[in-house]
Formats: sequence, C-alpha cells, structure tokens
Amino acid sequence: TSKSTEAPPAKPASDKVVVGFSQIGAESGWRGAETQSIQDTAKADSTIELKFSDAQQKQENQIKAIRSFIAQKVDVIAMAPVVETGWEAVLKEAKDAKIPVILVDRGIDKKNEDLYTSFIGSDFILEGQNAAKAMAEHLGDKGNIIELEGTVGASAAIDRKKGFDDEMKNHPNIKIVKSQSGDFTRATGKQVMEAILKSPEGKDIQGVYAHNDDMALGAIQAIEEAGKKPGSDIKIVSVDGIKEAFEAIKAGKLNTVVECNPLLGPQLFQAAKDLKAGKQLPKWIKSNEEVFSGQKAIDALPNRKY
Ligand code: GYE
Repeated sequence: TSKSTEAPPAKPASDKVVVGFSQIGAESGWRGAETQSIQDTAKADSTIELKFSDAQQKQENQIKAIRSFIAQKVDVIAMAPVVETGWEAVLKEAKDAKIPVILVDRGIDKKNEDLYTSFIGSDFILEGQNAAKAMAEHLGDKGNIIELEGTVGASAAIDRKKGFDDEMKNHPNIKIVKSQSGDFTRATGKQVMEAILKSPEGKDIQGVYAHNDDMALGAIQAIEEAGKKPGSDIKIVSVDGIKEAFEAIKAGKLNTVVECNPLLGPQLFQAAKDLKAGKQLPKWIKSNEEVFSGQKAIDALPNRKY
C-alpha cells in the first residue's frame, strides 16, 4: 500500500503545521472513530497537513513510520503507542531531531516521560474503577466473573485491569475466575469467551468485564450461542461507548458502558499548532468521560457521535 513508510527525499516548503500520525491499526470501532476524527479535523483545516500511517497492530511498523516522519522533518509527531515499552530508541531519535512527540490515546512507560511532550487521552485507571463499581452493583456484590483484557502490554489494558482490581478489593465476594486477552477485537473476544464457556471455570459465571466494547460484543454472541442470556444471566460491563454498545444496552444485552472518548482530532491539532507557536503544553490533556447504564444509555443513544 502507499502508506508513508519510505522516506521521501526532502521537505516541501510549507507554512502548514505538518503532523505525522502513527495509528495502531483498525482493531475496534473505537479506533475507527478516532482515525475518522483525526482525518476529518485535518481535512477541514487548511493550516494542517496530516501524514497518516496505519501500523496494522505492529510496533515495528510504528517505529518505521516514526523514523519516516523524522526523515521528512515533520513539525510534530503524533502516535498511539500499541504497547507501553520499546520506544526509547526511536523517541530519542525524534528528540535529537528536535521534533516534539504527542502521545494520542495510549501511554508509554513512566520512565520514558522525558521522551514525549504531552499525552492526550483518558484516565484508564479511573475507567477500570468505574467498571468495577458498576459490576459490583449489577451483581449485588457477589459472583464469579470473567475479564477480557485488551492487547497485552497496552497501557489501556494494563491500567483498566489495575483500576478494576483496585476497586474490587472493596468487593471480596466477587471473584475474577479467569482473565485473558481478547486483543481488543470482536473476533478474538468471541473466541476467548467461547473457550471459557466450555471450560470448567465457565460453568458458573455471573459477569463479564471487557476492556472494550468490541470484545464485549463478541462475548455477547458467544454467550447467546451457548444458550444463555447476556445482560441478565451474565451481566456485562465494557469500556469505550461506541454506538453498537449503546444499542446492546437498549436490547438488554449489555449492562454498563464506561465511556472513553476517541474524538481526539481537534485536541491533537490544537496541541500541534500550540507547539509550533512555541507554547508549552500540559503533560496530560485529559478526556472527560461518563458512565452509562439502563435508561441513561437509551436516552443518550440518538446523540452518540461514534
Ligand atoms: O479502548 C480500544 C482500542 O487505546 C483507548 O484501544 C484505546 C483503546 C480502546 O482498540 O477499543
């Protein structure tokens, strides 16, 4: 494909703010919405030039894309790091080239904080805590649950687990009997849930916590195919807030969705312009999010933007 992985010879003279964005892939509805937001925002703004690269879920492709952005002398590098670790070398190269790096939606290792300018995104620990509170309420504070984790090593997965576990210390009669990665995709979420439902642990389950909506939607299919009722026999809580999750709540198949905002295009390009203008950015530009269950979710459905 014609993705910007090879370095063209020289930088075209441009008054525009040139932003290279290394996207993870297209693994979820959430990520599709984020890509759309970033591309639409860039298109609508004549002062912005976006170089977009899709890494198809592979860190090595992201590293290549970043090196290509450095060679093209972009003004700002933006990236959604697929995992937290392994960025040191390439981000040092960006730093040496004096190109600021903005992390979009996922974070990197704390010890590499000096290698990026700003993180734009959500508080995943808080999301995990909110998911746990909702689960405890749906289960009347007792039961066995399954956790479907996101991509192994991704900040969104690590912190959604941590926040959930922290809050669950207040609910000792809820047991996570199995916790496994479904890689943030619907297909893998379904597969993993199918296997668990057939295993001994899967026989006595009252809840599923999925780190994103796509895995929850996959799990819902698996639960239905196993002859059980998602939303009532097995309570389901997930994170993101894509439209399909709200529709699943309306259909009674999903119980709570913890919102995570993917519409980060406007904030990203504002940040890029501010950087080019020499302004200082906050280290964390935080998203505001809500929790939706029952009627509140049904009422919100017509106005959902993703
Ligand atoms: O929750 C998930 C996506 O990094 C916050 O990645 C993002 C997560 C999002 O694949 O659906």
